[in-house]
Amino acid sequence: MNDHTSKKITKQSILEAYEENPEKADLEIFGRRPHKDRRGFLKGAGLATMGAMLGASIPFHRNFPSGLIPVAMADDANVLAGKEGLTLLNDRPVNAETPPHLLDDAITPTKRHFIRNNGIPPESMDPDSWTLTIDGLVDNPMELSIADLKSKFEVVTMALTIECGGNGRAFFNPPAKGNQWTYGAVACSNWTGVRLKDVLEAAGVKSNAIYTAHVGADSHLSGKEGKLPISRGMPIEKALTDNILIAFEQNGEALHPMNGAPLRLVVPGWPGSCSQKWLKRIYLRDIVHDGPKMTGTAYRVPNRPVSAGEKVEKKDFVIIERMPVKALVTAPATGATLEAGSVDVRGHAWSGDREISKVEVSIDFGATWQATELDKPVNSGAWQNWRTKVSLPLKGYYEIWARAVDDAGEGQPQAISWNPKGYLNNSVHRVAVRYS
Ligand SMILES: Nc1nc2c(c(=O)[nH]1)N[C@H]1C(S)=C(S)[C@@H](COP(=O)(O)O)O[C@H]1N2
Ligand SMILES: [Mo]
Repeated sequence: MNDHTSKKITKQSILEAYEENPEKADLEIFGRRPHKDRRGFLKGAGLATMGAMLGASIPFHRNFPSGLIPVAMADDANVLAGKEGLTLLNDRPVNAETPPHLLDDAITPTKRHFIRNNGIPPESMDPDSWTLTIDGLVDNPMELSIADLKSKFEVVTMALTIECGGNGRAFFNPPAKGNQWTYGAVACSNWTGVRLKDVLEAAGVKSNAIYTAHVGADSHLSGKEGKLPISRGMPIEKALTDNILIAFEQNGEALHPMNGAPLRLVVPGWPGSCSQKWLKRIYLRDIVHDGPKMTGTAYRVPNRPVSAGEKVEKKDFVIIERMPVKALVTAPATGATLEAGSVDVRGHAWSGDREISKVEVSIDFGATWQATELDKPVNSGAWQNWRTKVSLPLKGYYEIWARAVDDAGEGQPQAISWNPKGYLNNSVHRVAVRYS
């Protein structure tokens, strides 16, 4: 990119330059200093080139944030290679969700598994040289290769649900900052790996260990050496349960690079942020872990119900543990026009650390509800599939609503339980259809 005046600027070369060093690319292509001048000043040749590539002028180019590729360009960039039909919410870091009707499979195919990155994925994801360190408050600190994991521990395959704590944030009013996830920051793939519990027990958990701390190989957006984008943990009792995996396969193949290749944690039923990707190290601590995105208000909610827009003091926030009960409608797709009055309705339901006991649907805005056929989870930590048929009595507009109740008797609210950071939205999923 250095001699871009003599070299033809192409879409590809811009994308590559951004991938390599976004700040440098910004400076070279647009002649502005990122961060120092947040307003930016796309101008001259840079502005003309960008406009030509987008096929339109950019009226608000002065506001264009530093270090970002226009979504229209990033869309066909390689960030979503190996994925299909995902909606890109952010390209730096990459965040992409799956429309509900593409989550129809009982087990989510890798190409449909959402992506939630807080930083920049590592450059090397080589499974042969990868190591995992287990240390901190253990009797025998260990460094394990993936081959060691496979040979020293029982290898198991489980369907496990991962949902981002911020799934459903897009519907908050007043809005909450952060990725505007609608419904699709959830997936249930088949994961193959070893139980975290077995590995921790082999290392010997010391009696004063109360919390895990997880470290991945991704880097901070700032590019600062050694600065972690995210490092979360969980209480040791949770870490020693049976359905948490250190996984090296996703749906029978190597992990997708954006889903944490070559090794990740999968902690079903708890916020996705517990499931550290590109996993390099787990250490045990005698305090609640205080890594990036563990403190302040990250992945925390007020310790009491609050009204929409209410200011809440930091000290009144608590760490999110299990994810709440929720049903998702995956068929029909919202906006569908149906030719017949009899319609197959399907979806999934889950509730962190619990089982779903029933799912019901309504076609009359909640006046009446009908039961659905509900499968048992294929294993602990998997979402449950449900299905039914509904009859639309007349031509016209309908909404199909679905609500789940779990084995603790907890159901879903109709309205959002608002909180400042936009977490845990489990309000009833509504799908709009027309019978014509
Ligand atoms: N190393 C690392 N692990 C991570 C993240 C991350 O940014 N870096 N994001 C977390 C969050 S917030 C979620 S919701 C899940 C998403 O997993 P996925 O991208 O495979 O869908 O990964 C978690 N693990
Ligand atoms: Mo997340």
